[in-house]
Amino acid sequence: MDQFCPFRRCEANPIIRREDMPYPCNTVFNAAACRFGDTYLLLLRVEDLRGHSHLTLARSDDGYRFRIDPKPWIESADDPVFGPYEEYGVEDPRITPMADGTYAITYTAFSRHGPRAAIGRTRDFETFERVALASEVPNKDAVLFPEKVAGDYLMLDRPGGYHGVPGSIWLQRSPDLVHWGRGRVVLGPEPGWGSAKLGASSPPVRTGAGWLVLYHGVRSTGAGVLYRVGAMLLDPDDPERVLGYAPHFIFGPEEPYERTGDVPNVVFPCGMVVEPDGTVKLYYGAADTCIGLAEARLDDLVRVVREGCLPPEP
Ligand code: BMA
Repeated sequence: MDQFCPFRRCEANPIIRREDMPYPCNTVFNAAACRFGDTYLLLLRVEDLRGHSHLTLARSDDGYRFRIDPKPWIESADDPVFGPYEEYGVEDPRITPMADGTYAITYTAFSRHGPRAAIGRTRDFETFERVALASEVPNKDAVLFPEKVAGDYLMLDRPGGYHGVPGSIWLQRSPDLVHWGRGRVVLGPEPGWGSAKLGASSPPVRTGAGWLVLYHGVRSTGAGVLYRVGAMLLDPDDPERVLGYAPHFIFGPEEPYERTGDVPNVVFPCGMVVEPDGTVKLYYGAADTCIGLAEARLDDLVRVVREGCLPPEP
């Protein structure tokens, strides 16, 4: 940890690799995370040997050592509504524990038409019900807020990022999780570490200082892309208003397993668990190949947004 990076990597990283999977696959990365009763759950993005992704559950008692289910839980739909938009797979899930006791799962539906935000839900992590295709194409990185604000469900998404359109984070509103609109830009790319695209990482967390949102920023370089993580705070009552964001990235690829893999130089968090003692466990895809875990204090994440950095270590 230093003044600009509040995270410490788990010594056992990468905590899940292809070799840990109970069935053959190409890679396992970008996992959603939540607590379900006494269990930590990860919903793993698993890329099969065709290059298409599905989602498989992994379970843990301590948040560090996971048992991976023997078979996928969510695969491409074959119904006429969702099927055509999930032809090439389901990717990059996020889990939001909702105020009504359900767990909403947002994911990227991928097909010949492009990527599209989709929403499903579960109560028990056994039955999964698809709710809506929540955006047009192209769109990625959809995350739901855990509670309604001013009577609406809220979702952050990323409708741009292609064909010269800025890759900004937007806020969408819905009365029912199905019909989405009234979109407004929340934060767009700026010159620097996130100059190409931004996208929300994990569902917003309510803190005393506002909604804390971690997001990834992409920089294109002559040698390829760099994916790093930033943090911002949104107004608790009007979350399209950014209260502040850390001027620098707060977590980036450094370790060999983050620097080398199918897509080098990528850390891509999709899940975060906040413990009762204020510790944050951040689960992230590393180089689109394996899964890492890094921990921080929630207070420190808020502090880097509000003050730009942490006090020097004594
Ligand atoms: C993004 C998504 C992520 C991936 C990242 C780096 O566009 O597709 O799934 O981790 O690119 O390749």
